[in-house]
Amino acid sequence: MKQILKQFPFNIPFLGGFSETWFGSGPEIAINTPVDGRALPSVKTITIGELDKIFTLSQTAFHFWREVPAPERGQIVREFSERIRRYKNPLAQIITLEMGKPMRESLGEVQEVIDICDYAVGLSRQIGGPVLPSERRSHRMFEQWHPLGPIAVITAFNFPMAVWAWNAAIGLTCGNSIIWKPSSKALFSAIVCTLIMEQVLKNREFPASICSLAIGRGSEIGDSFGTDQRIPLVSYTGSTKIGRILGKAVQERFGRLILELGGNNAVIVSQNANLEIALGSIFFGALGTAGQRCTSTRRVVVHEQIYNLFLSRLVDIFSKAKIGDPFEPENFMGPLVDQAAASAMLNAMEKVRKDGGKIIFGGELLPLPGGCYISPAIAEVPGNIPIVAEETFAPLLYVMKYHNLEEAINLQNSVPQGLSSAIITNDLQESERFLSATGSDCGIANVNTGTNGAEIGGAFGGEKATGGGRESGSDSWKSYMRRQTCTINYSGTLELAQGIKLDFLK
Ligand code: UN1
Repeated sequence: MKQILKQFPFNIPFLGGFSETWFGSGPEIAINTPVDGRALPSVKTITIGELDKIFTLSQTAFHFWREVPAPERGQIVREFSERIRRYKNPLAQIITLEMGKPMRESLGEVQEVIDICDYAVGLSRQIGGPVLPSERRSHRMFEQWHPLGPIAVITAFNFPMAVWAWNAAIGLTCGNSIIWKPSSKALFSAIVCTLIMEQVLKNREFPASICSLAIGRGSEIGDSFGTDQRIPLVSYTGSTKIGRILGKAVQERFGRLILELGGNNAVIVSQNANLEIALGSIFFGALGTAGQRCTSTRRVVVHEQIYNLFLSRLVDIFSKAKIGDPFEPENFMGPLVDQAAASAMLNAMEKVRKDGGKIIFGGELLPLPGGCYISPAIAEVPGNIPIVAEETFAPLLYVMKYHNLEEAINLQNSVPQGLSSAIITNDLQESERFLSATGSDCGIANVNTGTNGAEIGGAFGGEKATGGGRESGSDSWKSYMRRQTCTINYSGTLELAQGIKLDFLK
């Protein structure tokens, strides 16, 4: 890790806190890389008292930042992304080292950071609202958007840079300050991105607390994010279980929420499918990031006519996936994030067997250093058996059969989560039905491309137990601002709406 960090133009004095700005006198978090189990430098956490100070500093920084014109805020995001471009490779190395995804995907993640920054820079000159027709003469009615305040961004280990960047690039452009609580499993990604942003801000003599970092275990500092009135918006990416608790706390104080919780994403493979497209997208969907994306393909619903052929080809391509050191380009899949993740997959496979399913491929713990490498598994299941309704964050793919499209859509929709979905078909009627109001109930619905690997230009998020939040592109920026409806009367007299008269005052 120290070798990688040497490539950046700053020092990180690890033990004893890493920057005067971010305090850190709480207990240390020890981290081991899943690549080979080696210990990485441990990082000091913040205490509740230090978190309180971060909230106050972030609020002061917000009061400064909201007055900086949006296009100038966009320039800060641009300068940040220029540095991210420059350090693309070492940034990707950090991601791979701390959470184990292969370098090709880590580079893709850093690209996603760059892409969202580009988007945000464009947005910085476009934030606007409509002018609406007033029912009163010589009145003008319009909408405008104002910054919200300090925004808490709580991210997961699986996209340790990109998900923060979705929130931070847009949130900053919209005039908010950001407080980032990263996953304790991926701290260096957060430290390095924050330090790069800190440099950009300091170069312009802007307060570093416009973009703060709060390192600590959720169980220790998490409550404050839910309950503190100073935080008008909490954006949380993680489990449905924690999202439910956090959501209640934030709602209790009428704070705003963006929740990106679990997914349980299915691909429907029709008898009219191009099988090469189906196999390729399911392969990447299930094995990419070792099945640890919210968007990972977890279920395949296959038409009975092509079921046997499809399954044998699926097993064939799964067996071709090389697993091992994620720094080696020939390996398609690296380790899971930790041993607990590997155990969770083994437990889920046990439940598959108990629930009447059959593991037909893989699912073996591999004798590689660190103990986090497991071969991807395929399970044949008779529909959505109980374990299938749960999100197991691992490369465990359930395959089930369908008879007609209605049944397939029903299988696809009848799980608690509603993030991403796809149909592979060349039949227009099938794809249109899938995209219609009676089709997929997910936030993302694709035709002839898989469930994962969404572009930043679209709104990202899902329904039901996925939490309903939207991040990234399209008009998701509106979640980071407060809308104001304004009416200006330039008539010189008072005219009330809805025809109400005050003639008796004359
Ligand atoms: C996540 O897993 O939380 O669509 C984010 C994708 C990526 C983002 C995933 N662009 O797979």
